[in-house]
Amino acid sequence: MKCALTFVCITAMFLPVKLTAETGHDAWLRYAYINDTVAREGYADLPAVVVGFANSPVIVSAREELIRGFRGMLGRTLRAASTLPNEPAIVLATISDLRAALPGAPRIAPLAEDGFQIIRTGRELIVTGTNDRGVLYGVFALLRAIELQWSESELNIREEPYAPVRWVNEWDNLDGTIERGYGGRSIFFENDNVRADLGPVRDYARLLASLGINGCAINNVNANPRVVSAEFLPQLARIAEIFRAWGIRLAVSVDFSSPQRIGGLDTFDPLDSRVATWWKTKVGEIYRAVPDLGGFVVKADSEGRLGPSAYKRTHADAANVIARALAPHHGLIFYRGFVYDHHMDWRNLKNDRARAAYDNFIKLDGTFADNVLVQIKHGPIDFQVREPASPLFGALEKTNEAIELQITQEYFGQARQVVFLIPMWKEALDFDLHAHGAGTPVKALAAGKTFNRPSGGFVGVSNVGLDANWFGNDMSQANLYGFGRLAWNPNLTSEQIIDEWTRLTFSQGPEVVKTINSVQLSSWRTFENYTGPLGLQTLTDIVGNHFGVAVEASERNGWGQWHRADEQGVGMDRTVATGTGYIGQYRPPVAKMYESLTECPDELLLFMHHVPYTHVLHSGKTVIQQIYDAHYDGAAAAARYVKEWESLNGRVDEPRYLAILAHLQYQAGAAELWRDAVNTWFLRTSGIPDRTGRAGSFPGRHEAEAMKLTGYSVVDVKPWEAASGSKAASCTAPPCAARMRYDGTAGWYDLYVRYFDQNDGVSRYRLLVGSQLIDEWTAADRFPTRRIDSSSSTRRIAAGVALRPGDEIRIEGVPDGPETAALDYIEIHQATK
Ligand code: GCV
Repeated sequence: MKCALTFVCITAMFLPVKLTAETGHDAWLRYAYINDTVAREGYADLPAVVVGFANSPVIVSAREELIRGFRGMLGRTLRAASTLPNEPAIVLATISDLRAALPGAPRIAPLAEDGFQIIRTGRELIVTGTNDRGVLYGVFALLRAIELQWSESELNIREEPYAPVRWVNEWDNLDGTIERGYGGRSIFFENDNVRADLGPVRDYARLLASLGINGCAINNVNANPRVVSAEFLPQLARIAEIFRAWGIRLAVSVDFSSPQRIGGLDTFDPLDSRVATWWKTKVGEIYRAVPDLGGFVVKADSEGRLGPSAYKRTHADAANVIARALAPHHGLIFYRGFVYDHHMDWRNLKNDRARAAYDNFIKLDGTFADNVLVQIKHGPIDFQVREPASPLFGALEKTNEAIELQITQEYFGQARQVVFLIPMWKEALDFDLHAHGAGTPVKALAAGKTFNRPSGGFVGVSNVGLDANWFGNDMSQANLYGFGRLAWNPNLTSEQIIDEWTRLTFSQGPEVVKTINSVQLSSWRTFENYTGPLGLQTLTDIVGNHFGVAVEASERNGWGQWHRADEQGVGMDRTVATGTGYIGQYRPPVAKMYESLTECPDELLLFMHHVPYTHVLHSGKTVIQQIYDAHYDGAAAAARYVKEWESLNGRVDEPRYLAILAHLQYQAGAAELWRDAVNTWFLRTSGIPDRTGRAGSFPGRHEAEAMKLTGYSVVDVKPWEAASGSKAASCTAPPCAARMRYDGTAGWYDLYVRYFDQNDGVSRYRLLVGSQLIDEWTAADRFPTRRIDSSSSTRRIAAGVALRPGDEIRIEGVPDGPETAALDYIEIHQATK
C-alpha cells in the first residue's frame, strides 16, 4: 500500500470529525473529503483544468467523474475545457488523440485493449488509454489513488487488464423479481417492461466501470424469450445507451427454444436451416436497436431449460447456430457449462453431479466457434462453501472459457451474513490444474492465456437490486468490488483488495481499517466452519431456499449434492479406485493428490472421499471431532464479530454502523443455530460423543415446550435438527404466554430468546420478569420462509437483566395472520457487560 503520510498528518487525520449519514449507494465511489490538510495539500500542484479530447460519451463520463472526484476529495472544482488552455491541464485522450493534440507528449509503449497510462509530466497530468474505455479506467485509477492518498509522484500508473472479458450477469426477471437477489427488486425491469426510471442503472454502470467491467447481461439465465421480441428491443436500447456512456456492452440471456416460443417455428433444432435463419434475422434486428450489443448468455439442457438434447444435438450445435448469427456483429455467446441431470438416481454410488460439466463438454473441445465461450462455474457443483476448482478449466484446450463466480450470496447467508468471497475465489483462480505441465492456474486458463485462445475471462453473477446499498448489506459490496478488481488483475491479494475497499468505502481510520479488514478476511473460513467444513458442501436446504440448515436435504433426491453421511461414515467417494471416478477428470498430478487419502487436503476430504467418522485428519483430529470443533470455532468467531464491530461505534456513520451491527447480530445467532443443528445431527447419527462434551449440551437453555404454556401448542419442527429439541411452541389460541421459574443464583444475566420470524406476518413479543416488562419487539425481519424452521429461527438478546431465585420469566406472543409468534427456547447466561 502506497501512502505518503507522516506521523503528524496521521494524527491530524484521525481527530474526531462529524460523520455524515450515508446510504451506501455510492459504495466505494464516495470521494470523501480528505480531512488531513497535509495529505490534501500534497495534490495542490495538480492542474486546475481538465481537457477531454473527444466528445464521446465515455470521455464525457471520464471528465465529469474527475470533476466530481476532485470536488469531493479535495474541495476543488476543476474547469472543463475542450482544447488545451494556456496553463497546465489534466489531459484525457486516447493514445491516438494524444499524439495529434500534444505532439510533445511522452511516447506510450503499446498497451492491451482497455489499458491505460497516467503520466505526470512537468506541466500536464495525462490520462491516456488504448480506447475511450481505457481513458475512463485511468481516471478511476487516478481518483482511487488520490482517495488512498498516494503521493503525487506515485500517480504514474500503467495498467492492462488480465483478460478481455470482464462481465457481470444479473438474474433479473422481467416482472421485477430477481432470482437469488437479496438487495430488493430489479433496477432494470418492472411489470414486464424496462423501468421508466433508469437512474439506478446509471449509478450501477458507474460502479461497474470504476472496476473495469465491460459487459453486463441484464436478465435471468432462466430467460424469458420476450426479452428479444420486437416490442422489447427499443426498451433494451434505453439501457444500452446508459451503459454505453460507461464503456459497458449490454448483453441478454436468451431462451434456446425462442425460435419456437416467439419465432412461430415448429422447431428449435439447431441444425434446421429455418432455425439458423431465424437466429440470423433476430440477431440482425437486435443489432439495429443495439449496435454494440455484447452478445448472449445461454442456459440450455439445465434445470429444466430446453436445449439441444431435445433433438439429440450437441451443445456445440446449439452454441454455434447462435454464434454464426452473432459473429458478423462481433457478438459473443456465453454458453453455460452448468449442464447436469437433476433426476439422478441417488442410490447408484457411481452417479455424480460433479462429473457433469466435464462429461458434457470434453468431447466437444475444438468444435465451438471462436466467438463462443463456455462459461464454467468455479467449482463442479454450484457455489458451495468449499469446492475444488472445476477440472473442466484444465481440460478444454481448443475452446474459449470464462469463469463464473457468484457475487450474490445465494449459499452464503443471502446478504444477512458477512462473507467476503475473495479468498475463496483466489484459491480457485490460483489453483494449478497442471493443464500443460505445471504453472497453469485457473485464472490463466479462463483468460485464454494458457492455450492462446482468442477470448476468455471472468463473469460475476451480481444481482444487485433497488436497495440503496445494492445488496441489502453494505459489507456485501466488497464482493462486487473484489470481483471487479480480480477480473482486472487476478494477481491482487485478498488483503490488498479488502484494504482498498475498506478505505474507500468507510474511512482511513486505523481502527476502522483493521477491524473491517479482519472481519472480512476471516469471514469465509468462519462461515465454512459452521455451514460445511471438510468439503461437506453447504448443509443447507438445497431443494428449498438455500438459506437455513437442513443436513439431509441433499440426500435421497436427484439433485446430486450428496454428502452420504450415515451411521458409519461421511463423504462422497469420488476416487477412481472405488468411487465415481470424478478425480480422474483432473490431470495426473492433481488427480494423484486428491485420490490419495493421505495427500488430499483436509478441507476437501469429504468432497473426495467417504471415510469413517474416526478417520484421522492431518491435524491429528478425527473427522467427527473436527466437525464438532469447527462449528464451535465458527460460532465463536461470529460472536466476536459483533464485539469487534461495536468497537467502531462513532467511527462509522450511524446508519451504516447500525445496519451492519444488526446483520452481525443476526449472523452470530445464526451461527449458533447452525452449530447446534449440525452437531446434534452428527452426534445422533454417528453416536460418537464430542470429547470436549459440548455437542448436545446446552447450558442455561430452557426449551419452550418444557415451559408452562398458555395458548401455545407444541409442534414438531422439520427437519428435526432445525429447532432445539426438535420442537417449538406455536401460538394457536391467543392470548399466549410461556412461563418458567428461575431457580439459579441471584445476579445479572443476559436472556437469549430464540423465536421464529416467518415472512407472512409481524408477530409481537414481550419479555417480562415478574410483572416488569424487560423487552418487547416485533418479528418483522425478511427471512425466506413461511414455516417454523431454521430459516425463520432468530434470536433476541435482553442484556443485563437482574434475576433472583423464584423469579417468573414470561414471554408473551401475539401472532399476526399466519405467523404464530413461535418460540424455541430461552437461554440464561451470565451477563457479559
Ligand atoms: C438461475 C443454481 C441456482 C439457480 C440458478 C442456477 C444457475 O441452481 O440455485 O437459481 O438459476 O444455479 O446457475 O443456472
